[in-house]
Amino acid sequence: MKKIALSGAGGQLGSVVRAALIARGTPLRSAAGSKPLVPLVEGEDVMHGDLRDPAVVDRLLEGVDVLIHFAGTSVERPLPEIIENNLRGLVEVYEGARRQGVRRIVFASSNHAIGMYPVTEHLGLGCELRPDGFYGLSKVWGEALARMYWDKHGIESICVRIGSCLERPTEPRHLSTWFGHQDLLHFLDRCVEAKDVGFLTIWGVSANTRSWWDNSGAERLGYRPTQDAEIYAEEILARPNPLDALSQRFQGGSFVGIDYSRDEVGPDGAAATAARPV
Ligand code: 15L
Repeated sequence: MKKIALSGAGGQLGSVVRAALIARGTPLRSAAGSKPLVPLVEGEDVMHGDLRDPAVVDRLLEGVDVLIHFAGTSVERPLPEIIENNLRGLVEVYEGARRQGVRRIVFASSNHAIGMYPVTEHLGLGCELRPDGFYGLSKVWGEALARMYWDKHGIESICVRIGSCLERPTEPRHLSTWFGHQDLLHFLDRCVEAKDVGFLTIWGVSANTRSWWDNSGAERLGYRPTQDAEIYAEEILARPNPLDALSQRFQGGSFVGIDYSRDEVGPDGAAATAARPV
């Protein structure tokens, strides 16, 4: 069986994946940032540390076949933090993969790499990237970095543009962006098992009736989602939409309104003056 390393194991997605892989008996090494993980089972292979430190990265990746890389800042934050965690940290991880001979990395990209598209547009995998902030911009950079390490060093990457990975959708936007946990786990299985993926970008999204994203072109991964947010639509649409008018216009939702300074009136007549600080 392949040995998997999981960074960001203490985070929202990492916790779900870690527990599921352990329950299945997958050989796993889980890493958290500054806070040590409490082992879920006796003898669990856990560690923690700062991934900007090559020694920490070497410890994480030694003897590993595939890294699931969920670590990093996962929301909009001031630029210096994004640069340290998502740019510098990612370079250290890929350099560590070179040193340790890790052949494949699953890179958690995000829908915020394309968040400035209006919700009326449907996107294929080759769409132009339109990040909705510094966080989304770091994912654009991460995807390009992953591409470079495949082209120059033969390290395979699957860049997954994750939508909204939640146990269940809770608001109208999620009817398009939801990535159910069952689909996430099936997706990661494919990332480990699929042969010869090379470099691949794919939407991390369930089979939502109202999806904005089309995964055509990524068939070689063998990802076949079965969850659909639509079963929650009636209940969700009966409640008020928590997003403001600006956030409802764009695929990136509430991230768009952070430090937004255009003052034109949008197609729905809503003045785009909802700028919030980071
Ligand atoms: C993300 O990239 C974030 O990490 C997560 O917290 C959600 O905001 C998600 O996108 C989303 O867009 O719903």
